[in-house]
Amino acid sequence: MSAPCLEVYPGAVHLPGFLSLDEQRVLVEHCQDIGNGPTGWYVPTVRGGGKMRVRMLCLGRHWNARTYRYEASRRDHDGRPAPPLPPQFSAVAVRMAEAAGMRLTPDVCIVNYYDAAGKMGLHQDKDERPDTLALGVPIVSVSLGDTAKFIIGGLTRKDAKAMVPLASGDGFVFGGLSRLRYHGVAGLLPRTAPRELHLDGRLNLTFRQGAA
Ligand code: MD6
Ligand code: FE
Repeated sequence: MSAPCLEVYPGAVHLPGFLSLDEQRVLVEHCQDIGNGPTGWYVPTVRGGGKMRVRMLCLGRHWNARTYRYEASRRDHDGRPAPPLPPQFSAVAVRMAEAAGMRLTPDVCIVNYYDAAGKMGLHQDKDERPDTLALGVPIVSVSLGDTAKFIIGGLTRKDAKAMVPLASGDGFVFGGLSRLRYHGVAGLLPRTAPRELHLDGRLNLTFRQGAA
């Protein structure tokens, strides 16, 4: 049995219910272990000086919220080296990309934790290497916990937008001609997480190639 695969726009593919509950639980527990450890969660402050409305954890490489560049250690936070990217995490992203007919070899995973008030403003992901952007190498996103109202627009900020609810266990593959579309998270649907996950809020993992 293969999970459904919905092409929202060319290169933007939603994979509802891709991960089993057991697979979700393993990812949630592993993220919480790292997040609660010595090189754990932090709230990034962005270039303009505002705080983001999520807690973040970068694995493999660190995304510096002040410079919008990738680096080996958390220079805008505590200077610690970014924790390694677990190969089991990358394997999930590779499977999702394949299901959407794409490929990536991730070198970074950005984990975001949203509490009930968590959101993410409209943005483009364009800090990865120019060759990977030009080739449309996808970003693969994994959602765990509460459902998010994921907003996708076009290549300019003002283009028309669609809302895709991203539920626990869903994949979203964002590549090809859609790699540089604006997108964001308008908020969560409270208490929609599977109870078995014991997760209050939402975790989102985005796997990227071209951070190294
Ligand atoms: C989120 N996701 O779902 C935020 N970026 O919480 C993203 O910003 C994102 O889902 C690039 C590709 C896929 C994504
Ligand atoms: Fe993004």
